[in-house]
Amino acid sequence: MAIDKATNLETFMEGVIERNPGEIEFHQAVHEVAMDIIPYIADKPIYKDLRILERMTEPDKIISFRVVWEDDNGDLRVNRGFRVQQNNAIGPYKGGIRFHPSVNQSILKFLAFEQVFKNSLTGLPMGGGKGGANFNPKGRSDREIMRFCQAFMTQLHRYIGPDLDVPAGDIGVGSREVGYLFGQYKRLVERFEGVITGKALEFGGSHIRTEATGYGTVYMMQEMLSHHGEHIEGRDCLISGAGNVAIYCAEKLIALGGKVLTLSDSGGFLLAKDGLNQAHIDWLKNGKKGPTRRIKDLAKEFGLKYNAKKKPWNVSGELIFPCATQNEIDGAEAKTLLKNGARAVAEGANMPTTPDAVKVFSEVETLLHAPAKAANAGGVAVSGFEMSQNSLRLQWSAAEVDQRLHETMKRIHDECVEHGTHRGKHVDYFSGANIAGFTKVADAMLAYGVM
Ligand code: NDP
Ligand code: 2IT
Repeated sequence: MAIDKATNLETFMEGVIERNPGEIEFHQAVHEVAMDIIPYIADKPIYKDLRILERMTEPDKIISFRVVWEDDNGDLRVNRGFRVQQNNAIGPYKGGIRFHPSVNQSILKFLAFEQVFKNSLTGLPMGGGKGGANFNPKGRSDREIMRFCQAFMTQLHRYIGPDLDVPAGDIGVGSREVGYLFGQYKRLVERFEGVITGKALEFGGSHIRTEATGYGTVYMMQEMLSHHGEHIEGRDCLISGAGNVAIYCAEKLIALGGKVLTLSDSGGFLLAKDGLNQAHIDWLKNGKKGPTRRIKDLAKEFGLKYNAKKKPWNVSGELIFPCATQNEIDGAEAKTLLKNGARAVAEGANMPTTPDAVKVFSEVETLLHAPAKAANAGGVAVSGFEMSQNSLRLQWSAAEVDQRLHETMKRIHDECVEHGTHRGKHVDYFSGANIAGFTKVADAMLAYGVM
């Protein structure tokens, strides 16, 4: 079907659904943006008549490829790899790579679409993309991970480059995988160039990239609270996830005097009634160098409570940080969180709240809710700084990068306030982030004419 000039949300979404059948996560991400942008452009014919939003929902290009690799038993394994190059209006495609058995085209399209707005919010010249594979790294040996990464990059390397598309990590892809991916790229193209971020410090990585998403999410929370005359110190915090984002979110909260009561993973959640401390975080972090450490074992080691097969959303807490995966807080869980005293939510994970949960939160004006595209933008912002350092052939100090990260999160917060303040003092961080992210990309697309 040709793309119609949609004038209202319902008609617009009918078109999106028809053109992208069955891609429910993608529909959800587009709906979340369209809800704010369609009313915003209603009196701006330049965006409406030139169908900017429709154009933004069509990825520039999707690459899909077979990844064949050999496991430790000598058996051949076949996976599917993808790269979604969503939009490069304001810079090269930029966004992570996810290795998880759930990966499919819908999930990567939702992530790539979100990334366009997020990257725009950072104020850096980065377009949006996302990639990954339906590969399950759990239980795989180091050599198996290496062979998978090499096979994946052997396919992907033709489509990426420092001025074309710059991947990074995401779920299941951390510094070890980035090392293997970068090594294979370098071997294939015979050039050392800034083609991927999240590299180790020894070969072109940036200080603070590992910490950036988690720290940035906490900086966003700090800004939201201070805008309302409050702070983090002494407050009960709930975190889901126990990976890169969750660990550094917890670390920064502890440093700022927050009481971190929970972490979680796909097996259950950990409850620390007196709050986690740096020794707990260090134990988890050390695991990243060897076989990944599990929160179940952390609980055993330090005498904490582990609740199998449960999520942390029944625990009472004021500051909420979903840092695991998409759609991990549903409407009923959002209601429970509110009943138990939630004051603010900062999304470390991408699209962690279902549409029902977003609605439940949005109906309570006292609840501060920073969407992922604003709250977790610190990760890709420091990736942008890594690209700058690679181009300059320099490495900035940790203090300098952390300061730039903090300033970036403050600027993103302030833009959300500027574009999202309605009815006096209430700040709708969702519409603020969507509108601020949209305009820069839209104006660049207008400048290029019809394409
Ligand atoms: P990691 O792989 O380091 O950790 C993921 C964590 O989330 C693990 O504890 C994992 O548990 C848990 N998890 C993953 N999937 C599920 C699931 N379906 N159900 C329950 N728990 C789950 O990933 P990251 O920390 O890097 O990413 C977490 C989130 O943050 C994702 O949404 C990602 O897109 C987002 N993000 C990441 C950025 C980054 O820089 N890394 C930047 C911006 C956003 P288990 O080990 O049991 O699977
Ligand atoms: O979702 C995200 O923003 C990321 N996974 C980080 C992307 C990046 O390029 O650093």
